[in-house]
Amino acid sequence: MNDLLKSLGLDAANPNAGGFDGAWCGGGPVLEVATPIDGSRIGSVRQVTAAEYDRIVDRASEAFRSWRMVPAPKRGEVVRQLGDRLRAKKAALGALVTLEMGKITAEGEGEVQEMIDICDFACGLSRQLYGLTMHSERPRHRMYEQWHPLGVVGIISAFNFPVAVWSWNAALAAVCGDTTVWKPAPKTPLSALATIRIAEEVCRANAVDPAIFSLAMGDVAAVGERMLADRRIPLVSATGSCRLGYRVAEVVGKRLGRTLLELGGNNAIIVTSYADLNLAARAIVFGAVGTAGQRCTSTRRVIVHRAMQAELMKRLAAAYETVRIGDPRKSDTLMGPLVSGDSVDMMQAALRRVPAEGGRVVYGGDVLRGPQYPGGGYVKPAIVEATPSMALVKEETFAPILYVIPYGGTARPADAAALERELLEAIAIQNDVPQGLSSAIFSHHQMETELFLSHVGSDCGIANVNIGTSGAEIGGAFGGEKETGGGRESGSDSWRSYMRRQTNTMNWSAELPLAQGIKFGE
Ligand code: UN1
Repeated sequence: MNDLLKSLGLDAANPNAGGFDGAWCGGGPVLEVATPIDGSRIGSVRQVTAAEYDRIVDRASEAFRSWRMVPAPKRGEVVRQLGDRLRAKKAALGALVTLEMGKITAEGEGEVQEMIDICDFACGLSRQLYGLTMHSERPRHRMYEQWHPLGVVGIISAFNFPVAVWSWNAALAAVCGDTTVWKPAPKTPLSALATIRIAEEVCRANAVDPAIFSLAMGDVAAVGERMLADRRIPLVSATGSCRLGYRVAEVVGKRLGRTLLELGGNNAIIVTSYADLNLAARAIVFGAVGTAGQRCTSTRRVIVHRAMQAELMKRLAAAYETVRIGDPRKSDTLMGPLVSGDSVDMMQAALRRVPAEGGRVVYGGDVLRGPQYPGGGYVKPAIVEATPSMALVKEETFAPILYVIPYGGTARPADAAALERELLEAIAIQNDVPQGLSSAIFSHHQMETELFLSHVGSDCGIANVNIGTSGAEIGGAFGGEKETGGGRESGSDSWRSYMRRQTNTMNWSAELPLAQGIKFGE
């Protein structure tokens, strides 16, 4: 473990500085970091004070003033090099994510792969920050719009993707000409520190000074709340719970700043009577059990046609039985521990509510004890038979609980009208939650899949056919509707959130015609 930390420039024995603005700082309280794998200490971080936070943002503002004038493709080159450094450090950084957060090795490394992918994407994007041109209604006039860098972007990230979510924001912001100040999650500060060390090397190698990537690891008072109220920060991009989102929206909105919110999900898979159950069961297990149910895209609900329910339940129970739970560093483990005792408590509290709300726990849910499960974070994933009206199924419990809700009749619908009526029932159940991130349908019937994707279909930001709710590629816009916050990160045209748009009208005539044909003083 010491060697791992050392290879990433971190100290296991002494507190690591938790702030970076070109130089490392951290005069605030020391935060101890333990691994959920067995509860043992990994290291510690000296958090930043409010005064240090202020200096970090000042330096990021100064960095912005020069970085914005660097041609975008040159900015892309710096981000390309960041991707290359991450390639070289993929195994080590992935291992640190596993150690700090508890996800299995394949997923820890997968997370670093997402960082690499977004760097490649952003590098290509640096030559494609396109604006539109319009035809003016006035003779010899030309209109177009251009995209300018925005400023310092604040990034607030969650423990479950301790490094990838930073990169989705930071890589795009960097090619857009912005600088970033990152407030990582308090449970995963070391992964963040290691990432910024890698980014720092890249800035240094390219004489990018002051550094464009900075970090402020601190508590809510010293960093979080200050960042929200900070007028030097035109955009705050926040990932986390809906509760966090409400606070971010309130404080940033009050100063008419911009927010990019990626909040809770309550993601469902609809399994119709035309589903391939083999595919559906595999997707459900990955979605519900992967990352121990701690992705914002985790599958939390399965809405299954009654004709398929018994067979699907049989397959799910069999598949759950084969999920190896334990040390996430072992190559055959599929599910590691939950991130903390609080998460275990939250899961148990949710399961205790099941009977009173009219549901039934039909599989798992227990806390695993014994020497092979040290640290108290290991649980058996749970399957719950549920009804759509249960309050629990409308909440996001960040744990591996899967609610199975039946719909439709007991036999495959007899005609197109019945098929539509029943699927609309399933879609209504799916959409009847406050969150709107990810969704999926398993069906090989075109009318069903098209209905699901139509205007009356899924109301989520992500809607998939015959693949699960989690594990999105970086090339698409990522985010969701309703309480998920409405923001879009990562691919497609999400870059626009990190820039300001300017409309330009150029007159190359010798006249001064007014729009709408208005004559004024002539
Ligand atoms: C998150 O859980 O905050 O689609 C993001 C996925 C990942 C990202 C999840 N690419 O599951």
